[in-house]
Amino acid sequence: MNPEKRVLIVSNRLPVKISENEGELAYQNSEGGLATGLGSVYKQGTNVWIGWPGAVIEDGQKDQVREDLKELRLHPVFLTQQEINDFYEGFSNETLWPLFHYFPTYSTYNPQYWESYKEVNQKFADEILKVATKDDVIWIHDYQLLLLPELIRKEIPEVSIGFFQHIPFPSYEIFRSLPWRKELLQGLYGADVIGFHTYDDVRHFISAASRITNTNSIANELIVGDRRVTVDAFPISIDYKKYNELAESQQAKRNERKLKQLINHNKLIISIDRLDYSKGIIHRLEAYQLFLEKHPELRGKVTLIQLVVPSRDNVQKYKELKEEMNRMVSEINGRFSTLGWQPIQHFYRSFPLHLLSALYKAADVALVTPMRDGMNLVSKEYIASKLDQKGVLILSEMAGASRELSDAVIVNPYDIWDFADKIYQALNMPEDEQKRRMVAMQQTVSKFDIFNWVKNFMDKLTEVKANQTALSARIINPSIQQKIGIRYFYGMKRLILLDYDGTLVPFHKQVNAAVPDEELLGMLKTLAEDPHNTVVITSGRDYHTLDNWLGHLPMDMIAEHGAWYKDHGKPWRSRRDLTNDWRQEIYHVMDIYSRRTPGAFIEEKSYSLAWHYRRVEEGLGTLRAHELMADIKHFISDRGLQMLQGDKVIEIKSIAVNKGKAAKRWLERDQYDFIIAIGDDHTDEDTFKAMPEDAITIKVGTNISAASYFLKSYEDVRKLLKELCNAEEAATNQDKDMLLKEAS
Ligand code: GDG
Repeated sequence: MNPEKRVLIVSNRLPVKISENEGELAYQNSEGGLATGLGSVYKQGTNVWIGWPGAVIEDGQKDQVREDLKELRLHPVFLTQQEINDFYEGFSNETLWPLFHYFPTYSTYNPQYWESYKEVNQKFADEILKVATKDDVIWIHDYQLLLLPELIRKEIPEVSIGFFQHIPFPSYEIFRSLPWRKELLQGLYGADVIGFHTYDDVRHFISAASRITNTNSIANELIVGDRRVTVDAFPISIDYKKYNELAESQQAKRNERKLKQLINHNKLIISIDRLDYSKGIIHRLEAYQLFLEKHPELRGKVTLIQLVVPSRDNVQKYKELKEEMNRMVSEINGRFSTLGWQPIQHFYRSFPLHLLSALYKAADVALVTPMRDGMNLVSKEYIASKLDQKGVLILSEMAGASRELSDAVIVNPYDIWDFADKIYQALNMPEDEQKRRMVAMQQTVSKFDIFNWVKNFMDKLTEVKANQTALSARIINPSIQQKIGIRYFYGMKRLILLDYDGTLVPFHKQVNAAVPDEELLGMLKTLAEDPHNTVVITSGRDYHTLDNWLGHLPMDMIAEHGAWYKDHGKPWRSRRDLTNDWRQEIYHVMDIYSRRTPGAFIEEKSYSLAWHYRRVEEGLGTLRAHELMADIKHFISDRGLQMLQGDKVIEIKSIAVNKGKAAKRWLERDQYDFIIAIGDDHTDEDTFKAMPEDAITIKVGTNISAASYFLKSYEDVRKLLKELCNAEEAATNQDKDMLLKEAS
């Protein structure tokens, strides 16, 4: 991270709790994992943390709170009680939270909540805009603020924005049911980097983006207009050293001894979570009950300490969960307890950190078995606290942490029968196996700790911004466009090479719908009729179509990437060295794929075959294309053929044919003092590479390219061509010598 950059951290809650005692405000540090991790960032330099201070503040006290927090480098966003009800408890916790944790039937869809969500996101944006400048880095956290990146991007287009979501991103099938799905995605597109805990979340997000907003992606980059948005996995972690040292402390050691005495030196199982249906409390109790049923010999020898931290208890679902949990705990205790033993010690409150540490240290087994969890830090804290490396972690495969902690005993929390067996297995695991697994997990968690997480995210943001800056320097702006116009004006012998689809006209679902319109024909005519110009259309299309659409203009043409070519006024000619003996076999394979894939079709050209899937269901087309490529890869390699992957098309043609080789025919037969080549496809890269150094090469789009410049769309290409058509007029209106000097 560039040390001079200021970082503005934004999260729903500030890392402090405000309380009021007899009119006096008190500020208490919050000990959450995020506060610890980001503490290392926000306390540096002039960094600031922006968020809600966690209490409704009276108007008369706001200035005071603002002042007090300023000293702590915190900037408050004040919320009213109504906003807390509708935005926080409503939309965030009753709509998004259940849906994103795969409890769609628990989700409430209420337009009033949605309105409040929008308003509060705007409120956050307004506060940020009071302090942010274009040189800051803004790092936004979590699902309460999904609209915020775009709200800021609109106002400060150049600023660096990172977004991290701490809870899962659900599969498209779940996310699609949300009435406001599109707005939420578009809100996030304002970020430069969007981070999740796991690759699955990344995959789900990219899939939702492509299906809901038609946003294309290349690997893990979304193409949003002329911007690239990187979506990546950054698994969060803990301050490993802190938990390790806590476990080492005398206080933790004393507490551990006391704890063991209290449970009569029984085997200790622990579970620690916030009261939440996503945490799998009920299934865990069922599995524990089943375990006690199946193993009467262990009754009296095992104790489960269940710590549940109160949370959201004015939301109906949480009230119901609490009742169900209490009922089950009493049922199990009532059923199995003896005079000297109780199978569950249940605590519904928060413990101080040193007690938590003692619990981690003392536990033979930790049950971390959520039904769904973004990451889950308790699992990592347990590992960091195990100084003697004894103890077993039973971890749900539904927790993000399971992707990293593969040495845990992994369970499916819905499979309570297997779960019960795994509890038994864990309690009986030989010590050397416990240690082997624990050492491996400690190595992972100590290396990939919270500081590493912050660094990885910030480094990515810096890298993405640097790439964007480099790219934007190559995008043709009005001044570069004017200079190209002037160079054109002074050219006496000009060569203009233009790709067709995606460069001069937009893409169409129907291949043959891309007919040139009047505006385009007019421009091409003007350029081609200029006696100083040679205009060449360099297309992958078949020559019949090109001839039909453009044959009446005084231009040269290259068809099928160079298999055919034509000088104006002369007939079409083909490369004599090309053969078609491979055709039947490839056609046969492509045909099999077309029959299996509704919407796919084969385009036959004289020296190539193209398999198109632009009308195929999203995702299925890519899957089939990969299968097809794998099938024909071996066939083409020893036949002098090549496979080209275009935009939703795979084309097979001779290796000897490409647009660059075709363009050389024009380069070699004349000397030009102005050359321009424009194209959007990767087949145009051959043209760019074949051009002399002083040629102007322009890529349409933002993909990596050998071209010297970029234009965003075919519309911008037309604007540039218009500039060339009018170059004469523009130059006569200005001082030509001055312009020439500028252009050089
Ligand atoms: C969200 C995502 C993701 C618990 N009881 C006590 C106590 N805790 C602390 C733990 C731990 C934290 O609370 C819980 O962290 P989790 O990761 O389990 O869950 P969420 O807070 O719901 O967090 C989650 C996380 O964001 C980070 O991205 O992992 O998936 O849902 O640190 O130690 N702390 C104290 N007393 C307690 O009684 N002091």
